[in-house]
Amino acid sequence: MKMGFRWYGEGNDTVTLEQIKQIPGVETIVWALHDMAAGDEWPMEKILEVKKSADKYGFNLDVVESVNVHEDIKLGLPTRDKYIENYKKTIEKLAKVGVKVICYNFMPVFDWLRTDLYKKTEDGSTALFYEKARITDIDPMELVNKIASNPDLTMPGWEPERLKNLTQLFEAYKNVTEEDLWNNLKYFLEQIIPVAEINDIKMAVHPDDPPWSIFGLPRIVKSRNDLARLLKLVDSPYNCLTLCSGAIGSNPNNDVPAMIREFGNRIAFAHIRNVKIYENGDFIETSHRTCDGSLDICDIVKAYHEFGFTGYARPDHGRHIWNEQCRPGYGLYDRALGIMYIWGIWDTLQRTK
Ligand code: DNO
Repeated sequence: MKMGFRWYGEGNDTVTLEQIKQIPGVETIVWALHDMAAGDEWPMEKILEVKKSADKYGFNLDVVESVNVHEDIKLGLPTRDKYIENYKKTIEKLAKVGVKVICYNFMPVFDWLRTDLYKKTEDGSTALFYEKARITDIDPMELVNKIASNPDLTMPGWEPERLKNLTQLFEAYKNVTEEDLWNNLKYFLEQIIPVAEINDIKMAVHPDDPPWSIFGLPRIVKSRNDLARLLKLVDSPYNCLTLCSGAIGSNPNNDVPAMIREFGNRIAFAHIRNVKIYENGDFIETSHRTCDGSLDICDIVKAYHEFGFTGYARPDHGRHIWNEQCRPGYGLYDRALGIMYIWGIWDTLQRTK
């Protein structure tokens, strides 16, 4: 298992590469050009700037999260072809700096969704929280304004410019069914995967977060059966998964360790985090420790260890602890603690092999 750490780039993150360097075992910076709009071709100069920063600290750039998919591709509009061409060109450029995995998602309109970014917890820390009932009675625009009210530290996928056409986007998705979305994903993958193969880059889809439909929008990467169907859409070792334990695991019917055991060789990127799920369907992000949440992180790491996972992993969202001011979920401290918990399990398993 190769350990990565998500970093938003020079001047765009409260966490520095110097700090990340001191977390044991991190080799890979999980990065992106966060100022590129979905559908744009990434300029080589900007890619090389990130490489220069990473080189200074001896990190590799093997994992990109995310090259976002333009809505026209998800909607299946005729204009999708030009955005798919841009995506291919971006893949070719990323190969030049050694990228091995591209994480992306196929969620209409929104990326991940929470109702509260700083929910106070019992120990005084704050964490990302999802309150199921609020989603049914909140206007999506109100939620977007609330999330975007912190302009310096926005959540990835919630960039204000991306969501400024919200009303039109909702209108465009009105008649798009889940089957339409599957067809549009297939169309995309059929064109992208051959380019990914030639460039030795694995395309790793991130599951829907949370793994159910929100605001009536279709969502198709929510369960074991969806993952199985997705991998067959284009049956190539380059059509892979980002298995995000906290995203897919926030539905208690989803058995994350079983998914790892079943799809192991097609998981290119592991996001490891814990969530505590309440009976009413709400959930809060907790420390990585198994007993703090509803997911068995020990068994999740064990499932990766069993088949000798050689892909990339990263700790996922952390709580905000020790008064850290950071991007929601992306502070230094709790994610670093998460890494040490993951390594603790992994190293113990290595010994008892
Ligand atoms: C949230 C992330 C997601 C993820 C995208 C992948 O923290 O896990 O925003 O990066 O869904 O495209």
